[in-house]
Amino acid sequence: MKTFTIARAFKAALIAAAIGGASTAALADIKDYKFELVDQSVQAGPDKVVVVRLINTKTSKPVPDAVIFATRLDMAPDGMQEMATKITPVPGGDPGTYKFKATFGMAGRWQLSLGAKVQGETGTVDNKLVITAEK
Ligand SMILES: [Cu+2]
Repeated sequence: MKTFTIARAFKAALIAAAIGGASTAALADIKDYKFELVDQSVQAGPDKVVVVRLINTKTSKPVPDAVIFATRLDMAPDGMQEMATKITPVPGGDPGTYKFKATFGMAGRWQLSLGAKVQGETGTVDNKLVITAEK
């Protein structure tokens, strides 16, 4: 009888794990995350700060502690993809927001390419945002 009880308990645990795993996969997906600009424009010039927010589109909540691993800032939206500028992460900001510093050497539209890893999710978030540098 003891063996029977253990077997039942084990089976119940397996079912619980299967259900738990399935519901987690259904609730969260890497495609449910996206970056958005806190401000759509900056002033052209050196050392301007750009703030982006990473949000879970299903919950509309900001996502803290993501690892941002790929960034590029160039003028592709204005046909100048070769005109790229260095972009440097800056610490601080509210949880779920990520700050960068860059020199916008020209007024116009700049494309910020961002990649991120989100804790507990497989895959990567890949987004391109367009910021307007104003004179
Ligand atoms: Cu340019």
